Amino acid sequence: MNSQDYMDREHHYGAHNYHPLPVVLERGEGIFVWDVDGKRYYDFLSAYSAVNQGHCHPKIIAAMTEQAQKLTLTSRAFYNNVLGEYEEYITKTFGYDKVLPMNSGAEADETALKLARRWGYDVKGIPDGQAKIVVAAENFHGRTITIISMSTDPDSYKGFGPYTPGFVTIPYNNVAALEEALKDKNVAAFLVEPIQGEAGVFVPDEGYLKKCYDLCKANNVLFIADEVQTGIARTGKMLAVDHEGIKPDVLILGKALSGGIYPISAVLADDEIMLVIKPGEHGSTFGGNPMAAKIAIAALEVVKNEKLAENAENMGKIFREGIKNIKSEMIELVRGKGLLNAVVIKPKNGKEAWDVCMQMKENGLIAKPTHGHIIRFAPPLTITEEHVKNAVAIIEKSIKEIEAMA
Ligand code: IF1
Repeated sequence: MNSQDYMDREHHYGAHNYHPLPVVLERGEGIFVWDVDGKRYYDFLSAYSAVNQGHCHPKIIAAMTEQAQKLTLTSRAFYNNVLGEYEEYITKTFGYDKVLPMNSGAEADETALKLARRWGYDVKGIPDGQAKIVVAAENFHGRTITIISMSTDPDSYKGFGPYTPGFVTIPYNNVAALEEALKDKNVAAFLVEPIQGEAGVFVPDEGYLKKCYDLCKANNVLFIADEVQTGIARTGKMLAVDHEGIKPDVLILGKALSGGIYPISAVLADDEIMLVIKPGEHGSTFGGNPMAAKIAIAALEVVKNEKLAENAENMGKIFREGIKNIKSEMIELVRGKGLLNAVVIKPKNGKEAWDVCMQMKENGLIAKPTHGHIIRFAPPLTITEEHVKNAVAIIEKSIKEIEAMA
């Protein structure tokens, strides 16, 4: 079979809920992936920031392999010998009393929404059924009906109504808008991405998160950080909120919490919040399973031992500097933090971000546009300076080639 055969088979038997770049990957190792023809690519998407530790990291694979031969799933109907070890490890890593383990990022966001509402009723004293949660326009928190009910992106919500009520949308990166929204005493929480990934890697003004956090504290409102994409060292700190020295009341993690090996997500909070959910009031078949527990410990150990946050900070600076030095009218700007970056492409004679991505693919680097003209560049955090420079050279070559065609 050749690449087209693989693509045709997926098209025939699979739902058409994605429009992938036409490349068929077969193997991944570190920052590289190989297609079915044996061609090597720099992976500059990292599965949307789930493969921060690099593809198939041997220490995480070893942890999975070992546990997989002992006990993979007990359900939470019973205890097991691994979950507590993981719960202690992750709560001490991030400084919270407790963790509620889930699987996907969306499930973790949904869990955080339930925690916030129940805390609003049981602790803050909001009248039952009246709790509101403030969210930012252009957010992305997942694909469930309740989560898209918070979305301002028609591609996420259109045609999926009726929508879950109880959400108030304010502009991102606008403190005054939050101050106004918090005048409503029925607000239980503010849910926000420290950097808006899917919106196009929007980095808010310095101090925005701290001011929002302080406003939430002053109004007895929970500050909930969705670090599913920005967390686990991606932005140059273990958490993106660490750049502003704030500790969210509720922290949402996912993606690279497993190093891209297994769906693992988590919600962390202190007892006053976490214990509002009582036995039998929330759960998941696979949430906190022994495999996930061992994989997540290994994935976090890799981040710490290999100093991936520091590397992300340093390599991100080199990447953005390299892009800024490319002389091209198609490059409008580059923005980001650590190794979560995006380049805004100015279309030229009908050539746009997608065409740049197709040309980069030809030249051995895969990345994908987010919205329209924005290309996200997010390699595994293990990347070295030499490879960053090689990647920038591929990006430059590709853009020059596209310009020549335009
Ligand atoms: C897709 C991007 C989209 C997330 C944040 C929660 C979730 C995500 C901040 C949900 C998931 C993924 C979903 C995937 C593409 C990717 C994505 F922003 F990362 F690029 F869509 F916007 N919070 N993001 O980014 O986590 O349930 O997927 O594990 O849906 O196409 P999930």
